[in-house]
Amino acid sequence: LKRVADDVRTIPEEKVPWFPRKIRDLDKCNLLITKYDPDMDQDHPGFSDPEYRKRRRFIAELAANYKQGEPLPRVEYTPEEVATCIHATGEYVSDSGTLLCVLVCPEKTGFQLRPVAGLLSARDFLASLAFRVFQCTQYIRHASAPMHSPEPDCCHELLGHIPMLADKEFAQFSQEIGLATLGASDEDIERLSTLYWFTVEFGLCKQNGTVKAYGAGLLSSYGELIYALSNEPEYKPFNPEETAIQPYQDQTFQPVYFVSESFEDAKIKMRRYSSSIQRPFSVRYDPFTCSLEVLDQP
Ligand code: NLE
Ligand code: FE2
Repeated sequence: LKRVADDVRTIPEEKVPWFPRKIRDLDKCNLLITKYDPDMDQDHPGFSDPEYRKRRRFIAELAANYKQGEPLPRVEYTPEEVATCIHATGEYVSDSGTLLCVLVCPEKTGFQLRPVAGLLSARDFLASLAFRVFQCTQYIRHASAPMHSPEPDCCHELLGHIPMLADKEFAQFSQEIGLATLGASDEDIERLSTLYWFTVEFGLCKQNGTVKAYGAGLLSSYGELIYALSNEPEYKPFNPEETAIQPYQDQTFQPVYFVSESFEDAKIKMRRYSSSIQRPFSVRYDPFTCSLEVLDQP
């Protein structure tokens, strides 16, 4: 412990952005982006619905008061919210569904969920993945637009992310992206979050010669899933150097998708890319203490 603490002190601090060292530090990784806030964005489908905005504030409050290690707050969904989920996904996403996911993930891969009130800064969101913590929304999209939501919501997390996080390979992939972002420059965060976007959210990969979707943003949006596999959009081979600088938007369907030869291939290429990022230290996650070992680069 002493040795690690000494190493930490030798990092030239003014050059390295703050990053969480232990899992409890994730309480400080809470910088929200107000982009799709139903109280502030006039184009949000819930902007002119005071009931919806009230509901969002209530759920946001639960996330704001949350401290790492506490059980996930329980939300009792209204019949209307459940109906929206059924509409969005053809699945019944009940509170017991949420609880089931919360139980399944730790058992399979050690991934935990913590509540988040909305879109987080890329730096804070990705940092939590380094600790195998997924920042999970609990509100439900507005009933008027069930088929595609530009912002994450509970349907997206439950259908898109959580099943993937219960997969060993995928959990590893996610954590490695997170580890690569710790203390990284703003430019590197931008590139890594673009890579996250085109893999974890909108990734396609080949399986037995057929192109399949594995991205969470596709799995939770029936409309975009069909489109992504329709041959209409542009497809490019996944290549981190190129993918990392591809401009993207989150309003509507993606005009371009990146296809990897296999999920394993994506993982190997990502790992190679991450290790090429220059940092004056290296990090290793210690699952026994849920904290990072930060070591000076020799
Ligand atoms: N477009 C996705 C959906 O409708 O579920 C959400 C994407 C969040 C990045
Ligand atoms: Fe997502």
